[in-house]
Amino acid sequence: MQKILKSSIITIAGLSMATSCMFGANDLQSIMKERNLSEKDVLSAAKTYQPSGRKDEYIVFSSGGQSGQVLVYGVPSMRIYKYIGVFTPEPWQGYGYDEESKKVLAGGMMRGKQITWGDTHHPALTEKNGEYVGDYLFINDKANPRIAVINLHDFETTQIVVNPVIKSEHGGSFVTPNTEYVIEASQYAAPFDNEYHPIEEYESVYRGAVTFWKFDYPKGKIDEKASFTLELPPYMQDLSDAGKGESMGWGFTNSFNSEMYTGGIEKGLPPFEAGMSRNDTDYLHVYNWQILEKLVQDEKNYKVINNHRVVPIEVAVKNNALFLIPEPKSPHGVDVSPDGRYIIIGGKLDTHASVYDFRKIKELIDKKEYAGTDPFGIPILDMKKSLHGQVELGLGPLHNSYDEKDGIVYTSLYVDSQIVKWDYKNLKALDRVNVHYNIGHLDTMEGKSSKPKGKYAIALDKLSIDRFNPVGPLHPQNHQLIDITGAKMELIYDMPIPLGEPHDVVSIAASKLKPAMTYKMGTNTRTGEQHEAMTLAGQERVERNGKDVKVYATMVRSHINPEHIEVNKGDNVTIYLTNLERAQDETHGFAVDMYNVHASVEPGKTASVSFVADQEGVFPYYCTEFCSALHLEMMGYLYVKDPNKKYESVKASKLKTLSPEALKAEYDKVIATNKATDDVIQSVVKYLQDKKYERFPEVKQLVEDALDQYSKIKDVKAKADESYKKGDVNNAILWEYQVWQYMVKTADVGLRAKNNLTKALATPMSPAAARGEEAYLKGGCNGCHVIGQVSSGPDLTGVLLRHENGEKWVFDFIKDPAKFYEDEYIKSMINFFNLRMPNQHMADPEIKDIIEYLKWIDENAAIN
Ligand code: CUK
Ligand code: CUA
Repeated sequence: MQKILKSSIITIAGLSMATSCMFGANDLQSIMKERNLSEKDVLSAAKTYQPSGRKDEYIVFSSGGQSGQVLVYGVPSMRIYKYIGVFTPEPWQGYGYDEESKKVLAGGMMRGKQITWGDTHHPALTEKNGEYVGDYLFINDKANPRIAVINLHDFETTQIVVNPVIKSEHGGSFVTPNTEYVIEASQYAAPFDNEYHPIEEYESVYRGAVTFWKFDYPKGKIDEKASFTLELPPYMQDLSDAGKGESMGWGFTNSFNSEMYTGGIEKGLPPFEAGMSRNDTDYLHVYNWQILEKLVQDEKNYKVINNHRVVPIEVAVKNNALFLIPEPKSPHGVDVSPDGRYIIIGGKLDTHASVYDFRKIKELIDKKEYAGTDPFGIPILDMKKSLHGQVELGLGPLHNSYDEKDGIVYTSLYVDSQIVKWDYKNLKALDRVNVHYNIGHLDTMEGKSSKPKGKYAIALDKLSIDRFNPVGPLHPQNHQLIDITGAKMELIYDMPIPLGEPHDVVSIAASKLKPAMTYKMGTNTRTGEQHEAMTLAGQERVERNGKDVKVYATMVRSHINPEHIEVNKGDNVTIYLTNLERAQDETHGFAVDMYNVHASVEPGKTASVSFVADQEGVFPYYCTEFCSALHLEMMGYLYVKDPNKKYESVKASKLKTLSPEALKAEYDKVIATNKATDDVIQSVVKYLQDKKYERFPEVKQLVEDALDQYSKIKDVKAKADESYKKGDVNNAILWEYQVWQYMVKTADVGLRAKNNLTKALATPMSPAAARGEEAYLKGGCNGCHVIGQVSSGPDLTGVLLRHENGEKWVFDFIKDPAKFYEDEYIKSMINFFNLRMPNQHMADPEIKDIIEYLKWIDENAAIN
């Protein structure tokens, strides 16, 4: 790529200024000049730009910080694909506005209270043997200790669980190597019970904890009953990571207040920040979940607090399941190496990263060689004897992410605003790159799995300061993409994050994700099961039971059935909506004006909205997705009547109606239009059948959808004919218009199918033609010539056939256009376009390749 670009820059530099003026700014050289871009900038653009339709290689799940959501974006393009509503209502997806998702959000209620925000920090993917599997994503809420499960088959949140004992959390979510458990560690120590305890009881009652949420993989749900917690001292536990490989079965959690300082700035005492960083070291907690999960099988090993099993410190200690190792004070990240042997800890207040060797730790544990115990009786391992070594990296090392190459890791330096690449086995720094500014987490592709892919690193910068156009005092954060394939790291892209402080991301090869494109008909997407109110065509109805009104509705391009709903003021109304579409990307939205309900109903989904009809009046409802040409017509009315009121009927006003002759004329016209439209459809159908569209699954899907639309015509046509026979020409006309609607929808999808088929059928380019296309584009020919269209220059389709001895003619013309300026034909062209074909100084072989390219165009033009 580098080579191609360089040579193109050189080629283009050879063009005269006159030429580039004539082209406008459409060659690379002028654009670079105009936009003040260096060659390095252009290379960065080439490394990240995705031409229309090109897919990304990696998908990144980013926490959404205070937004309580998850962001999904692609690498290397850094294009944002989706925000997934998780702890916070998200109207586009109807999340928190339809009944099914309200149930998911209700799972996150705390002590009976609805919490409508979250502070998401650490997303984690399901794993198998420590490698990422794209089935489910977990994300924690730091503010309100909760974990959510997102189903990656449709990117919807399906479960939220509330931690029953801790009051604040940070070290979640971290997944054990086969997704046995999702680990969640507390942050600020607090009492496990829900009662009042003064700060004087800090050491006796306040506690930290690590919760092990059992994941039921086949069900895709956290099993709350099978989950349990390990009690820990009130040391302010921080980030955590699960062991793997050599350290399988173990977990590691940092802490930052081994002083157990309790603050009191308002009483004139030194603040938390001073008291919590007094000791030189804090503790790395090392625990074995495989031992703990056996212990909780026996009730003598746990206490039940808030209906949840908690293993006390002394039980864990007695069973060799809990140890402490000193670590440099106020550490931050803890990251286990891909093979599970090393554990790297960022010093934050230290300039070093510390590399612990699990083999050494295990040996000390096996030999019961302890350096002492803490006040809670937990054995302490000697720091020096556990360390592989320490490396001076710079100011404020926080988080680590591993490379594909063995022994290589990348560490973020918060204070220095850098990423440093280093060798954690041989303990030396290798390279560093500046980021903008104050980086927190960083991520290399699949960098925390047992098989990192390297390639790119993402810097999650806390401050963006001067990087973007100002948008007020609240600045976006900055995610920067860094190419890490070479010896020197190269910063190649800045992306503003417009939604909260993300903290952390997790990346996965896009090929590992296999999301569904549509749902099985009638799916409740939040449970994955068939919705009890699935409604198929013909089953639409309204059921009333006292004050409870249930509407079973369907949605399909472009109508909602029913179109009139009548209820009484005070009724409890539930509208069930089934999207009958089978075609992908045919989502319908549903809103009732002024009732604060909204649903996103993707093809096959059944969703429902509920409200009390507490306001009298007429309320339009409509589809909120622009789903077809007749989208605006996809509407209806909700009538809310007050049963205690008498309504005087307003006299229906009589407007002039059409004469029988005028009606007949309109009828004939619509019949003729339908006939003409049908002819187009038939020609498309013939084309598709002749070219055997069934061979291409994507085309086949579209054709099936088109035929599905077409099949609806028969019934409607019968109604039209029947009306006509009965002499009701007015209704016959309306039904004929409905026939036309179905024809338009058929044609819409049919033409898309034809387009796709044409592309699929195009013959592959020969190498010469491909080179020709490149020369054509590099030469800027596309500035004036658009294939298949007349633009600022003539369409080049068929140019070889337009002239006698066409190949030679075209060759000579490209070689020296000026020679032809007086030629009658060319003169007329110059007059028409008011432009002269410039000399592109093409080399002979280049011109020959371009002719091959033109031949390829002609070959494929015939397909149309
Ligand atoms: S934390 Cu924010 S930069 Cu919550 Cu993982 Cu380190
Ligand atoms: Cu359905 Cu718009």
